[in-house]
Amino acid sequence: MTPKDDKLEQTNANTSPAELQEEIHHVNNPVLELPTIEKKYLGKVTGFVKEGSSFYFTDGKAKVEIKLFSDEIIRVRLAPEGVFLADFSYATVNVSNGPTSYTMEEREDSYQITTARTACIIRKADFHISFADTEGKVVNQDAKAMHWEENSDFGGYYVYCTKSAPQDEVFFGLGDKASNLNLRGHRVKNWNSDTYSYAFNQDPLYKTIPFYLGVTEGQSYGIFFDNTFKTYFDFAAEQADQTSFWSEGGELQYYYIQGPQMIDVVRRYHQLTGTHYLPPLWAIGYHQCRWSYYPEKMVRDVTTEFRKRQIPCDAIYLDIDYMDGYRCFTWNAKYFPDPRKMIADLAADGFKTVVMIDPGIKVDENYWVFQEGQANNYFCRRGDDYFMEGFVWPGRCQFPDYTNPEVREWWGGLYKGLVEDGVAGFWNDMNEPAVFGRGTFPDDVRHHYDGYRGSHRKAHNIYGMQMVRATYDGLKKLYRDKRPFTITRAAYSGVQRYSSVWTGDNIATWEHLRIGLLQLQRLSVSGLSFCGTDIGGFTGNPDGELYTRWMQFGVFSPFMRVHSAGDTRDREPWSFGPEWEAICKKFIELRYQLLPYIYTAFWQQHKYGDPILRPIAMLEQHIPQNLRREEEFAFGDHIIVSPVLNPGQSSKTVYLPEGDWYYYFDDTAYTGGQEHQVATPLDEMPIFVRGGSIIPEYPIMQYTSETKIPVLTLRLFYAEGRFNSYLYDDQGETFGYENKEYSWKHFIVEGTSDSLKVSQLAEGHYTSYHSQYKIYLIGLSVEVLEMKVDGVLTSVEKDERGSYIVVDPAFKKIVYQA
Ligand code: MIG
Repeated sequence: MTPKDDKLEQTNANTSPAELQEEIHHVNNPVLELPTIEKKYLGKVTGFVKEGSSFYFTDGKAKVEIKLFSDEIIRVRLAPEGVFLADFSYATVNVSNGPTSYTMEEREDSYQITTARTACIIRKADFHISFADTEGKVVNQDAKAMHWEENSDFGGYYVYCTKSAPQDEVFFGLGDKASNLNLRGHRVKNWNSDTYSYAFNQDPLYKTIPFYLGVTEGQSYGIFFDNTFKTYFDFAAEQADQTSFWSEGGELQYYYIQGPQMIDVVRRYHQLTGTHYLPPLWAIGYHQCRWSYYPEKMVRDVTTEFRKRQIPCDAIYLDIDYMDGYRCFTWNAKYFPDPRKMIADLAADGFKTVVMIDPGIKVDENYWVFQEGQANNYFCRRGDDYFMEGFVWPGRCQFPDYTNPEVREWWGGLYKGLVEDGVAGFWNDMNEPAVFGRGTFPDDVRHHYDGYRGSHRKAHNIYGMQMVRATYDGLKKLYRDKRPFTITRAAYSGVQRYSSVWTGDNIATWEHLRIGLLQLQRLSVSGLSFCGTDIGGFTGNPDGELYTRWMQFGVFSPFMRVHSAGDTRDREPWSFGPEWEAICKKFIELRYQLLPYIYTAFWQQHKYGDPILRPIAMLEQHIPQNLRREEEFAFGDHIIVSPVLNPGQSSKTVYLPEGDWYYYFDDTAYTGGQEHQVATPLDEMPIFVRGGSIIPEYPIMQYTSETKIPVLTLRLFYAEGRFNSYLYDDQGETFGYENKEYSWKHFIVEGTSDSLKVSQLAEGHYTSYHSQYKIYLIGLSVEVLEMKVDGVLTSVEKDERGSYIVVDPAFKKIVYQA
């Protein structure tokens, strides 16, 4: 628990929910009664110059850059005095291929730049910028010219952008905000904060993702405000018809991303900021964590218990207590006398070991990490050159400046010993950065910022991201070709290139289960697909029912880990008694059965930027009510789930998108495009599979690499129409996939009232181990009279799960005929 000293600089953890409510729901502020803040606005456009696919418009003094990144991505930058800041970003990867083609037209009242997909219009009279589709339908427009405030407390600018917010518009995105999915009516701030036991609507939290999606009249677009200073977003809160975003420094620089579908926007946001590499297969299994498992005997006892009880598990975590006096990269010899042996034994039993590393380095002249950091000048300093010091777990600490490339290189190398000990994954915590008492670093701390020096005001929000970047890059070298596994608490846009994330210190309450559901959907549409909550809640104690319902949601959390604070009761799947244990086991097993489906979703995320969790809004944004649905969501391409969020709940209303659906547990057919009342017995939850899809399944295993799978089960769900399903496979732990060492199967399912056809296309150089597909036919109402596999008649068999056929995985076409 973080000691707090209210007299020192604030941490937002101290804001009471009542104050927050006031901050958030503070509408119709009588602006005229407030003292006037002197703001400058862009004036009339006086001309422009063009350089490549960038245009520089001016009002005589200020300049605005409009840069065409692609047909759908356009960047806008403002230079109040006509001088742009260096074009440097930690968030973006170099993606400016330019548009395929474009035109520039000067009209009487405006300039219009049109790519193959997007039009950007700059109005001459007032410099308002708007974006339209190629049919001329305006999707997003300025309500005020871009503006700024000079002579602020540091000599730079506060920069502002204000857009119109039509009445029907809803807003998504912004990372980990613990609020309703639609952010309309909210005012939020980005300033990475250690927010132990946060409340609903508390803001800011741990992450800064200054990216949102708007949906109006069925069309979606995105805005990515790439600015690492403290940023604010007001979604029609103060002013019912305007959305603003602003920053306490840096440049007004944003990317407009054209839709029209939300998923297009998210994919394009990923083009801009990168995707998560494919995680090692074990990392998408079940993880068991605790603050803290120590000494060694306890770790062994817990892992042995998993195997004894036959509850699948792939990873066991060591929180801070494994270290010697909380010194990073050391072992506590009393608790862990022979870590190498322990880790090897765990590995032999199918457990990967993941350990925590914090940024605070203990001030200790006899500690090698401190010595090296000191000798090489790697620690952050204050404005007067004294070291930035603060208290964290190890006591008095100094902190590496991860914004210095040389420091990152050094930091990455520090993992060598732990990697040699066999540690398979690393968990970076406290990297907001969190400092006991004062919350975080003071503003005057200096950062290298990759040569674009700045104070902590500029570097604060990317500190954690650069830490885990250093971790990931170092591990990538140390593990050679093996994919590292990393997890971080603090983040900035683009962090997904280096790490998975979790939502920090939540609470063991039903309300927090719901908050987690909102946060994971939001993170997923904000580019952070590999995300999870502390299943069961970090602080406080869940009862068996809450723990179990959370575990059920956990199966559909891309990152599935149970974790809890040090002062809580036991949290293993068997800790709540046999009744709950049996259900938890069943659901963890379900996670393992679904692994090939989940792995495929991770591949689609990596390769195409498809979010793994998709709110209903993303599936059917043309239906206004769906923009406000929050409980049901899609997990990958074909599964809709709706976690149970209340104690004693025996049924719940679930909306299913248009199409045909099947209840996962008994294959009952449901019609979509409407709500259904679904029973929710404790050992089930609403899980539906879309008709027309193929769900691949593994047999239940105790850990991901336990056995080779000779027969892969495919569950084929009948529907009329034409549908696509995919199946990704590879060897599970190397970067071979970068050279096409994978197997990518594309199934096309075509159903009519009396026939079903499945064709298969294959790509990649990897041959999957399984030599047979066992295909179950679900939902065929007609009796199959004839079935041909690549033209050859084949027989249908039956077992307790239904009718199935066994085929060679190389088949090209299967036809069932009534
Ligand atoms: O000050 O390492 O969010 O997951 O167990 C608390 C101890 C530090 C906060 C993390 C939590 C972790 C805990 N850490």
